[in-house]
Amino acid sequence: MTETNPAAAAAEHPDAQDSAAPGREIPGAPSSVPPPVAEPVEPGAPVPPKPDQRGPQTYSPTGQKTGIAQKEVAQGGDRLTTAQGTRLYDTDHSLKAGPRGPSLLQDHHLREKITHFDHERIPERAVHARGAAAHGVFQGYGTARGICKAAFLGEGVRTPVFVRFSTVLGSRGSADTVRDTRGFATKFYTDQGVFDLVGNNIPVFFIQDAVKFPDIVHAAKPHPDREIPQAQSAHDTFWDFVSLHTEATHHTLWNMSDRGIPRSFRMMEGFGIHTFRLVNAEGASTLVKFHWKPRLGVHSQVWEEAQLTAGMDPDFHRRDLADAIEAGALPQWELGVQTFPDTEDQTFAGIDLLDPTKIVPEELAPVKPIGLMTLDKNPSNYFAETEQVAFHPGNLVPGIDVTNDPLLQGRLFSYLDTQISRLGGPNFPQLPINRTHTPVNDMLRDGMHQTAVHRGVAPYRPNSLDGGCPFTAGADAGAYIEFPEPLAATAKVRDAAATFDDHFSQARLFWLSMTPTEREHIIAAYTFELAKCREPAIRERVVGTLANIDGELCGQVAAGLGLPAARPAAALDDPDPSPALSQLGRRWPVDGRTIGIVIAEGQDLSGVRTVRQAILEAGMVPLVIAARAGTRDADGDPVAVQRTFATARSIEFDAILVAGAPAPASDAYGARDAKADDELARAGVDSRVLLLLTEAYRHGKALGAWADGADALEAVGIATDSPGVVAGDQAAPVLERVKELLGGHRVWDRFTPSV
Ligand code: HDE
Repeated sequence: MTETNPAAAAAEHPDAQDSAAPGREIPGAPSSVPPPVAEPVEPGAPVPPKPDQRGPQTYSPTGQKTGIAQKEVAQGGDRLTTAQGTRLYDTDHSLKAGPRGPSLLQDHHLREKITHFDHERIPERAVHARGAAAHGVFQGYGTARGICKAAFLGEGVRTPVFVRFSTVLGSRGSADTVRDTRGFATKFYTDQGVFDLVGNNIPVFFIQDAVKFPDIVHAAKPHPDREIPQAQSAHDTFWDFVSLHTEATHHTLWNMSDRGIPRSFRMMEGFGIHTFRLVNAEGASTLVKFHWKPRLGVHSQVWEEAQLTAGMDPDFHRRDLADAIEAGALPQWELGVQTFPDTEDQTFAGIDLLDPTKIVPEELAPVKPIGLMTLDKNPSNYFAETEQVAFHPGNLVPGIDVTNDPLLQGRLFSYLDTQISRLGGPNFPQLPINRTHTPVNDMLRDGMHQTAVHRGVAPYRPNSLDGGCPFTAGADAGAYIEFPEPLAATAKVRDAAATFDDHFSQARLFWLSMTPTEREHIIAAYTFELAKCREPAIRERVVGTLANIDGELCGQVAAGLGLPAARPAAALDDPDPSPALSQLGRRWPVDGRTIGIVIAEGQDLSGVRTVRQAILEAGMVPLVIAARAGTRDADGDPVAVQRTFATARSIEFDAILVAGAPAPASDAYGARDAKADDELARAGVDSRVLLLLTEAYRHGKALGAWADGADALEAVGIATDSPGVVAGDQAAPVLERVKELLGGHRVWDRFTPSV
């Protein structure tokens, strides 16, 4: 993977002036300078602009730079006004007939304010409602030039991007860390128009044909009677559908694997899923599958941790993304393609390339890198950008074309259609976040929320009145020309190719490619989800399906459910495993990882200062955890406390360092803090610290201790020579070893798998 200097990359970004010194002079942003205690009543000079009320990038709806000053399209001025710009003298009281009288219908300010508020919400997305996004830049390597003429893939070409990550099932306010597929949608504002790569973090899909999409979504969404459960697949209708509809088996297995509970958006792969077609300058076609490879590797939470996180910090993933960008730990992904000859049968190594329930193992077709994406700027307004962004797999640029994958074909209809109700009409491409950065001359006119004042009298072709303008372009002038794919003489049918009938072989390939630890997690996930189903017949049916993947998987899940194991419908093959599918066993950068440091009151803090500095220098985040908030100022070099024993929970930390064995604090008793275990308190160490360490241990996280820290580990029964536990006399070497452990993400050898 190519290394870049993230700070330099950010500075060169086309929007760099907007991202300078994020948040420093913004009222309400975290700052070392406290705000005044009382509300100012007169504008001070200068009044800082409110960045979240700034106007959009001042492109016209036709994509041209307008030269309009920000204040003309944004909120400005230091006085409160109506929407018509008239100054107001009071916004705290409605107009009444006397101080105790009824409100008057003539109160235009009241009605305008409330009416606007009444219409603030728009329909959430039918799927992928919960999302978080960021701006960034994509830089082409030029390596795709032989197979693709798209200009943005050229060597060194930099293209602004906007990426939205999402869960699929939950509503807009649901938790981030539920077990689900994640959306990974990227909008490239290229010089040849917008290209959208609307993918997921799982490379296969539940269905092979778009006509089934409402079925899988209705089955997976909450039950229609009580609208529960929210944002999860652990319920009858989901399992009812996927057990009857066995083409969903492969995707379901990925969901039950650790891929369903990512540690961070920054640590997810992305996949275009469908096979696309790239076309080069000579007009030759190559079939490809798109892959995003995260620089930080692919990592997950453990299930208990994900569940705790959903309660402790439902915004865990969106916070992680925003914090990392703000801190300069810029997330990066390499875009790569697997390439396949565009043969008549459109198969590769016997795998049907039009079947979206199939992958092509990377060992058979390596992923070739073609560019690097860096996310370097958080959105400044969630609604205007993250909510209003509208992706569409049909947004293509010359050089990138679609195939006849029947799932993709249906998507080409759906996305445009859905935006019309979600964004209130056909003019959503004019919204700032959706505007292309190229000139637009589309002859589309009028409609709801038209923001352009179009000139000219002849929005039709051919015309003579507007001088014949606009003119069509040829391929040499950058026109998008569909690849002239030859189609065999055929008949209309509602059917699929026979190759689409294989629903299990790749699920088996995935299972066989997992390490024992990952298999344990899969077994646990199936057992958990099915135990949540009420209908015994559904559990039995799923166990029957699992027999077609693997006997051990089936047997273990069946045992957990108290059911007999099933037999496969046909003898199982033994394909060569694909090691690239496993998340474990490699080493990765530790950028942006969070390390908690537990301190005791009155202890020597020199070691803490040393490790805190070293953690920062390694691009990670140190968070000091103590009994009380505030700072500890032993030698005139204060150490700030970021978390207290009452607020800290293991889910926030990738590793924990224990610098001391803090005695029970004054609030460490059950009546005050239910986490405090009065029994454990007898160990002489604050029981919340013991809970923190036990949980971190259970979740496979590295633990380090020096000075009296080892006493805290011992108090909770964690031996200092257990795997992933480092104890020593000096803080610095302990941190070094913990850093190495973090490079492998988790300490899985702490637990012995039984499969
Ligand atoms: Fe989507 N999908 N989808 N989908 N999808 C939507 O579009 C749809 C599919 C994906 O962050 C909707 O704007 C159909 C596959 C992402 O805004 C909707 C089918 C993949 C996002 C829609 C699929 C995806 C969506 C809802 C079956 C991975 C969120 C709101 C043919 C390759 C994008 C919207 C964002 C969103 C339809 C299948 C990815 C309803 C009909 C396969 C990442 O149009």
